[in-house]
Amino acid sequence: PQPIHLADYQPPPFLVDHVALTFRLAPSATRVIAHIRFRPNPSATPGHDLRLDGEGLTLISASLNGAPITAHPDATGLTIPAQDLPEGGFDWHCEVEIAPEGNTALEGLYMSRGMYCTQCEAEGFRKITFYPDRPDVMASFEVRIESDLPVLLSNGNPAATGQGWAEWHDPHPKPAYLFALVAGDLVATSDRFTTMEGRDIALNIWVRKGDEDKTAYAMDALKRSMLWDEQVYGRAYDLDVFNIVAVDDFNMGAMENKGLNIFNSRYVLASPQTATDNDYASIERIIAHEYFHNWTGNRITCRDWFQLSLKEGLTVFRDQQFMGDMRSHAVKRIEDVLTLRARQFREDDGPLAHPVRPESYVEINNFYTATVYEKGAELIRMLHLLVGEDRYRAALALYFDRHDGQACTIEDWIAVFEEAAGRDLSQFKRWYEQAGTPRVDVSDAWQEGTYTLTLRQHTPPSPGQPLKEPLVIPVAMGLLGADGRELLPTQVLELDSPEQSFSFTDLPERPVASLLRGFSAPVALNQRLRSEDRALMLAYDTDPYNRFESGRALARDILHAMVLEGATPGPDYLQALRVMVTDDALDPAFRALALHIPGQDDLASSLHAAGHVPDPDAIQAARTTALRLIAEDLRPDLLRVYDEMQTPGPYSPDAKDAGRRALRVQAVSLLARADEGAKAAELFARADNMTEQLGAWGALLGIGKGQAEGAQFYRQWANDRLVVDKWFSAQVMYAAPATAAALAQELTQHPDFDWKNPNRFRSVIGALGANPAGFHAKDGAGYRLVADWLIRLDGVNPQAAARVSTLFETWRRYDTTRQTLMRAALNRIMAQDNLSRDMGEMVGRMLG
Ligand code: BAL
Ligand code: ZN
Repeated sequence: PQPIHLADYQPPPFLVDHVALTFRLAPSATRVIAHIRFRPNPSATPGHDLRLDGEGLTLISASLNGAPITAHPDATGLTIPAQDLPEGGFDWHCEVEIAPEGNTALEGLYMSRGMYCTQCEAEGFRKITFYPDRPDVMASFEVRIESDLPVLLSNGNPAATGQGWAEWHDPHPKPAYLFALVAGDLVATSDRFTTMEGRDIALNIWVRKGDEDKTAYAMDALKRSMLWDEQVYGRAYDLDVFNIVAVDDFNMGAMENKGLNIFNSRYVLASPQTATDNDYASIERIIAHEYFHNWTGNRITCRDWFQLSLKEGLTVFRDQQFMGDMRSHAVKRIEDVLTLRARQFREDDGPLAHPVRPESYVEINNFYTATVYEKGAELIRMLHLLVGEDRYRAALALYFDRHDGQACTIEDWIAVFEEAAGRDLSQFKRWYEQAGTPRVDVSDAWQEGTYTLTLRQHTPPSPGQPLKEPLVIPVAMGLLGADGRELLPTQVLELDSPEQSFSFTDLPERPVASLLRGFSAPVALNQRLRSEDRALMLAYDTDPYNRFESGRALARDILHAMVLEGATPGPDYLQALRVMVTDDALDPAFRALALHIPGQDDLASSLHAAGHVPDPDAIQAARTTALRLIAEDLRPDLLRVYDEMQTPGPYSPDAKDAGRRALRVQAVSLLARADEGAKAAELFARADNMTEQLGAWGALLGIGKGQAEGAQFYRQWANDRLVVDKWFSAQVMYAAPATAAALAQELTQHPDFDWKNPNRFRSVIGALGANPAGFHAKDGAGYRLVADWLIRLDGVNPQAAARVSTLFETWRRYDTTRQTLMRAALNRIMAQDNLSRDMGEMVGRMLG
């Protein structure tokens, strides 16, 4: 397949004013009848053929302005030659047949356990009918659904309904990727919301019968999201109904279809007994994210798929702001940075690195990545920091005002900031164009009251981009005195050259520089600090992120020394941890995070960055030793925390109680390493919520125990698909490295292993990625197992399979034996007949 290039963009030759669709639903023979009003695009050159995208459609009939025509579809669509087209605008009528029941790719119209649903982003609509399936073609839609199923939903407002049919009208012009249809035997939890404009909205969350007691939190999150977007961004909802549907078989987390959001059920359904606090937080975030897309994505969409971050980066930034407001800004920022570094830095440092705005792709589904989403959000965070809150608001107001109803580009986005802030952002725009995580090296000097910081930036080569230009890097920083006093409060340095020095005068003593406060730019900071300085920042920095990061850096240094030299953690580090854990003035959620030592993949990455070949077994062994020594040293403190962090009263998923449980579970999982799991077993037996039950079981699995508890867990939850996913994944994540692949293999034989369900597939095969020493077992069993299953899944669901293939993206970090084994696994995948475009592109890029 040929790559598609940003530089080749051409405006659509024809625009669509209106689409009317009729669906006669039947599992193996659904009829889709389309009436589409086309007109020539005044901004395109005249005389084009009409090219319509279409895949897997059986054409029944077609006509132009009522005159039947004979069309000859090819594998990707059909063409009507220019000379056959009526002058000016024309009506296209077309009937096709499709088979939702056989659609295992979960793209287009498909069936999930008896219900019909759709997923059209990015290019699924072409599997429903022939259409110019590109985001810069926006139209109003009328939809009629004919089916005996009781609930029939589509985008927009309900128009009319009768026995066996329903009609929906969506007045807001939208691209086809936002089209949605659902039909099923569903029940709704309903509520109402009145907008600041006085519009009374009906809110419904549709689920299968039996799940209706698990929708309250999602509804609450939806109402809070609606209010927040009015209060913070001045954006009100614009239809009379807002429907959310939970679906069990879903490739993504959720989808922002206009007025009809479709969710992976794991991001809707929650009860205290079945969902962890992290699940609740994910539900809150994703409900908000999809709702926020109504303005940033739907009202203002993308001109083409290269601009994906225009809607995704911005909407992630908005959901991060929302979550900070709902919970804790400090804790949320730390969690977001940990995710960014774990997923996006990993991507940016390997063969799959690509710019936030890619320049080419073979399969756009492969670009719903941490770079487009999370790094995209970091770019907006930097813009916010560089221009300040007032100008950020002015830029956004201009963006909504100027571009409502349009399909836009990153250039449009940058332009509103340039106008609102009155500054040239052409250098900043490189952030959208250059892949790779920039390195910032720090050196400093002290002379007679003047402290000078020298910062050097360098972005390493990435695929297709050997040379990089300097970026604008906002470095938020402050200076600390030896006693922890702040000598200089936070200010923002702008590093925009390869090397720059900044001097600070009239200082009473040589300070410690607290750099990159709040993680003000997505860069790898290389600042050589003495352990004492890190300990000082850990104890006194006014910036919570840097406080956390100092502890993390200390832990990383110690773990490196353990891996490389067989060292043991010194008393200073243990004392610093003790101070953190016992400081009752600190937010428990923050203390829980501070107690997490860097994970295996994090250490592999940092060792690799320091010029070493990471050894997954040595890393795993060092972590196990470190955790045991910490647990033994801190045992009385951990016991106290465990008792104190009980949450009396009924379960509440709010941030305060969730933080206490996080600290309690973290304490119990450390204690397990010093008390042979006594406290964990006790907590498992008593837990009345999933956070503690799963946390306690995980603590036992982490020390090679928990077999009886696992059996009990399964018996208790065998009928709850989302909890059974947890049952599968916990076993794989915590399995001993030597047996992890064999255990995963055994679990694939379990009667509940429904490999065509993406959540279930990820809970076993994907979970190996969370057990790096297991995945990288030196006999290659992990690699073989994953490759076998990727090959199998690729045949039925290429998009889901291609996502999981990123388990291999770090293969070049490792020793020759492992590299050879991983390359063999990738080559074996590559050699398959009928490999999907998705998988072919991913494996091709990984092999380089
Ligand atoms: N647009 C795909 C799902 C999401 O980012 O919301
Ligand atoms: Zn999104």
